[in-house]
Amino acid sequence: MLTLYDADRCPYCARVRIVLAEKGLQYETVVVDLDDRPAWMYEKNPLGRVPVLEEGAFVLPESAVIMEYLEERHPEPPLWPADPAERAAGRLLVERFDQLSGPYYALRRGEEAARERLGDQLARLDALLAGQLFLTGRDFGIADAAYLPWILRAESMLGVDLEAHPALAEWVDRAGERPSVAAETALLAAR
Ligand SMILES: N[C@@H](CCC(=O)N[C@@H](CS)C(=O)NCC(=O)O)C(=O)O
Repeated sequence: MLTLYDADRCPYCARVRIVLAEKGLQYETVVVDLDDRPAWMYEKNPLGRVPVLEEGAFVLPESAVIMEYLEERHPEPPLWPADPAERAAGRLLVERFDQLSGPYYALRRGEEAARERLGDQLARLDALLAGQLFLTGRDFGIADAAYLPWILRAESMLGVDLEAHPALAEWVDRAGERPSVAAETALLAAR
């Protein structure tokens, strides 16, 4: 059985929840209180961070690595395109995720100046999505799962309006039709 050390509010955990749901995998959840982290969390991950995935004796932190592990361990349905170049383009987005998370977390810390930098990053994603349905390519996949949690939170928690980015807004709607993403929207709405 798979176990996910999880926190509702954590967007990195949301990445993994989305992939688990897309793969239709059953798992147990251990909710970790991020404001009062249990000491044993450091045994699961020396950095003390969630998410951590556990499968028997195998313990794996880091959301991007967990998503890749789930994809390799449970290849159906595939969440990377078959074409190596398309797959590499998706992986490049995940690799360069800091370009979005940098201004996102700066804005969360109250640095209003970061709003423009975040807008620039949203515009970059918007331009990409004007030419393809999903960040992963033609189909929903890991790059989408990697970015959506922050875009959803930017809208609901940071007052970011996606109106200026129509292709991005359409992507959010398109992805939101999937149960995996709708569950995340519902979690945010319940907060
Ligand atoms: N690089 C990690 C980041 C995970 C992360 O920052 N998780 C946050 C919650 S959203 C956390 O556990 N924070 C506690 C801490 O940093 O001490 C990943 O991708 O899984």
